[in-house]
Amino acid sequence: MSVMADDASARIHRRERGSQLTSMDGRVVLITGATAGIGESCAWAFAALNAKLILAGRRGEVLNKLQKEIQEDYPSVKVHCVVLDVGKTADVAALPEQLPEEFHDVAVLVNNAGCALGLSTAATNDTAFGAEMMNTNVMGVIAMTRAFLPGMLERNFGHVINMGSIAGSQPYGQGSMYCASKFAVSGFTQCAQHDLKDTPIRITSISPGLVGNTEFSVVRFSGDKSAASAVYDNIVALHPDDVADNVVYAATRPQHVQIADIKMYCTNQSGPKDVARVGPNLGAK
Ligand code: NDP
Ligand code: 8X3
Repeated sequence: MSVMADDASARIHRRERGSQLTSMDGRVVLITGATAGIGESCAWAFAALNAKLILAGRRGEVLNKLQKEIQEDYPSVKVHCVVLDVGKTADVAALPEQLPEEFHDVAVLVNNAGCALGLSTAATNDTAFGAEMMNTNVMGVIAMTRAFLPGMLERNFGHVINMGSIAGSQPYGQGSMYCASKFAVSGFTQCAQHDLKDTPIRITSISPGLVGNTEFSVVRFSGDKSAASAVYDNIVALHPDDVADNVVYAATRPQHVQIADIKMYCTNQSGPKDVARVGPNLGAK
């Protein structure tokens, strides 16, 4: 083939690539932990793409309020709310059969629900906190994936997006139980990529660093708002919308593209405990 023919086919390929992106229009997207933070941002981001939303979380009244707000801004978007504790594996297993018909075919599962409880060392860990983190962050992801993957495989269409963390690859002191849970999410996601490699189903992890404007640190510090807000002192942390951008990016790639993991920091972070508190000008000299 001549060089000119090569150039022409490359141009056609580039032109056609736009149409290969995976449309979210009318697709069912199930988001766990949609009542706050990153999950709520994901709900808005997929609503903007006219997906059908299943919003899950433990606080039903918060889900209902979010549904109302989304439908005010996007009247054509269909929303179904599910009160669910992802740590209750029997409830999770029963969910696919309980969904209304038009929400049955879940195309994108965003396993976002999660929590960090406390900061403590291997010698001082509160094992009840540990059990809750493992149950929510790890078993929740495993059980939700187990519940919805068979349908995706039957339909030959689906994408599981797991909310990891930089804590899933970069350990830090006093993070032992939360880090262990996020290392497990990373391990599970990578194993599932092996399991699914001969299928069209994609599985992705998103691994953010410091994300502000969430309830994450208030939960970690058992409601102590001043300890929670100190985490974000004088640094422009990631916003939950920044994380949702990457969830949507992964979901909308062409079907032959599987984003394995996206690790993201805010500009003034270089590791879990490596932050430069240089304020809103991001350290401009
Ligand atoms: P938030 O605390 O703001 O949101 C957590 C969400 O998870 C809430 O909607 C909460 O809803 C839900 N949730 C917690 N436990 C359960 C449960 N047992 N069953 C169902 N839902 C549950 O935190 P973020 O938005 O920051 O966290 C979202 C995810 O992002 C988590 O997996 C977290 O580990 C991860 N992450 C967060 C980072 C950060 O710095 N904020 C950085 C990296 C990762 P409800 O209480 O209504 O059930
Ligand atoms: C949350 C980020 O650094 O607090 O996953 O573990 S960190």
